Amino acid sequence: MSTKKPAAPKSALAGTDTLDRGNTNAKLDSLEKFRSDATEQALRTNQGVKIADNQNTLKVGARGPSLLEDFIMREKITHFDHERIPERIVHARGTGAHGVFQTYENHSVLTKAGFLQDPGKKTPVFVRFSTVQGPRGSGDTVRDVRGFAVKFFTDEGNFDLVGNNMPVFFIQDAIKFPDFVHAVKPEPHNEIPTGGSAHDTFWDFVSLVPESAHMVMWAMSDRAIPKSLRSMQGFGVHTFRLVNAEGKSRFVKFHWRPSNGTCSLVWDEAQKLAGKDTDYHRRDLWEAIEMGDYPEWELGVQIVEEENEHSFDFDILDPTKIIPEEIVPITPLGKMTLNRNPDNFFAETEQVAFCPGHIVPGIDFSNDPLLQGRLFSYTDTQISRLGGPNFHEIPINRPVAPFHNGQRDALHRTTIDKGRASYEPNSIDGGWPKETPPAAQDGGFETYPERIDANKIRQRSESFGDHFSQARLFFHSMSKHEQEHIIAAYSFELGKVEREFIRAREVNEILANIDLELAKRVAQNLGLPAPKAGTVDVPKISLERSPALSQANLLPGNIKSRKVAILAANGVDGAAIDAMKKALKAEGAHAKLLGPTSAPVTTADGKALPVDASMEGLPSIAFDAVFVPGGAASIKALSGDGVALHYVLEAYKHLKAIALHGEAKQLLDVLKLETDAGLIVGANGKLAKPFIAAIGQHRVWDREPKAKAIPA
Ligand code: HDD
Repeated sequence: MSTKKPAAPKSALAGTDTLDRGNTNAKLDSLEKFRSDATEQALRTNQGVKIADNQNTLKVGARGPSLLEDFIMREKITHFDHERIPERIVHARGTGAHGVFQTYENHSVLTKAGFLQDPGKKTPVFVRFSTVQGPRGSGDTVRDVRGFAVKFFTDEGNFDLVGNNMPVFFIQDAIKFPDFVHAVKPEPHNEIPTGGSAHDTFWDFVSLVPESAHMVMWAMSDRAIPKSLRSMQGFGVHTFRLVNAEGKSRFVKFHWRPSNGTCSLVWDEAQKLAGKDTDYHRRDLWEAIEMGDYPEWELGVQIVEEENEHSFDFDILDPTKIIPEEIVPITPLGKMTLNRNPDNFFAETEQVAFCPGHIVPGIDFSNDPLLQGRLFSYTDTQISRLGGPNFHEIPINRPVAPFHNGQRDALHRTTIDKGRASYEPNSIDGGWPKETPPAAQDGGFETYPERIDANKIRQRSESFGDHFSQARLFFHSMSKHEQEHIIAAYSFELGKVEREFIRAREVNEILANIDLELAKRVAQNLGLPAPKAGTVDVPKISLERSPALSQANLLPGNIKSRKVAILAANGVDGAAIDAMKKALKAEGAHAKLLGPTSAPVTTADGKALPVDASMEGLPSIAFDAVFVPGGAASIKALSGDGVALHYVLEAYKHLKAIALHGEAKQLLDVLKLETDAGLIVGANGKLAKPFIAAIGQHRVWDREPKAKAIPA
């Protein structure tokens, strides 16, 4: 029998994206790390039979028909045919990571939840970040809400905090969720658009549903195009309860605050990234963890004493409202660190099953009608998505706490239950497993005994009736450039809406009630008649501005893990590269050397420097800042290289910090640019400090009006 082995693939590193990541040793090392468990093991069937030939189907002669008898081929193809499971109805596109949570101190005054008691205890977590609208293969950087779901594997059972990167939601009652999702998803006749809300059905729905006004404002803000998953805040959205050992309950809102600061991409950059690197966010998270830049978030709560439930100018059960941090500050509870990438995307990230109903003693729900509906929906969806009710047995979903009960059988059962009594009470298995009464610690779960005396009705509470005042608060809390981005986003999205009556309804019936100037600007961009003041009597609220909402106030104050491109050609000043690399490294930033091609560049003093990638392979959108070292020959070459010139110009357009060293100053003339707070020229010793300061500002917002003149 002749077994023809196929040739080995040319490069195991060849990626499918258009960005050339460079063939570095670090990359090879990391590939080694993900080596299969099957190392030095024989290839076998699922029944354990060793396979002699994995290249050829069993046939009648070398040129004859295949035989049905080939159990090896049939097993392999059958398994392959069933590889996919239904993707999530929403939040299909996601990426996950493992980590730990540690409480700062003993929070027993607030809650009896065990994982919030002992600062020495490390509770494992698994986090999945996601977009909402697009399918599994859609782009990471589209304008969308991001899911921020955390599973805490506590000793008392799993606690899932299934939140978003925005603190409010589009609707107030779960019964509207299918309507909202049908409206935002790609339109049913042609399945367009993928990954975005700029289409008729979304705007038709939200312009008819004013309770969505506040969340739509967030979705049109920079929060919907986060720079990275590591730079997003997270929110539990709903009001929950924390309950302590004495049974005292307090209302809380959960917040995640990243130590990396909170910042966003600019719109043109986000759109380009969605094409050039679909995996931009998941790659950034993956690489940060591989490099040891472990992302961190602080978990905190806003606490409202029960007796203060009704002391706000909104209802704390209404998920379209925030509690401004200026009114109730955040109390820090502890820190989450993501420090390990999954071993297998499907087994972990795809099969992880979150549910807001997964809580532990010491945490409880509020009566928020959106939350109440979610408590049903998530388990229900897993039954069809993960093929039955045993999804809690999949390794990524298994609690670290032991679980025993009378639930038996069903599809995909892996536990081999012993004993004869699968009912309770029983006497033949000693009565086990038995109930545990509630206790101060380690007791059974006890629901907070809230007293309710009311009629059964289908009715929205009047206290949920104000839809515009917090949308207005959000808009008024933004810095000038953030407001401009919001106006541009509404104009862009509504500009894609084909039906003019939908555009007009959004402008006149929603935006005009939020802020007339906003409505006028959007109307102007759409060529609509100038809107009149809104007709809704929007209540005046106690706060006109909430500075905590503006990302302009959420910078981290350092440049840790920021990425800097260094552009060089033959004849580059090697000492300038070394000096800048050293200065950036000292600040925890990462620099990559890029050449006209992937071949090494030769410095002015004749040294060959390997490059990390070509400029075309890793474009400016993959970096936070650009450094061009001097060297007469290098600058001459770059000045005549369209890719290099576009590189600098694009970084300028995207408001990034750019440092031009020595002869690189000539690029100002070539590109007709002027220096500014982030476009810095200078000699070696003087350049690093202002450059690092400019990177620390994230973007040069003052440059924005000028940058608009630069072609995209
Ligand atoms: Fe939801 C997934 C967050 C309202 C029904 N949701 C899902 C995920 C996140 C959220 C982060 C992805 C979890 C993962 O990574 O696997 N959802 C929210 C937030 C909401 C919200 C913050 C409002 C505050 N969701 C909501 C409502 C319903 C659902 C009102 C239904 C009544 N959500 C689902 C779902 C999903 C889901 C259909 C899809 C896949 C899944 O659950 O596991 O059940």
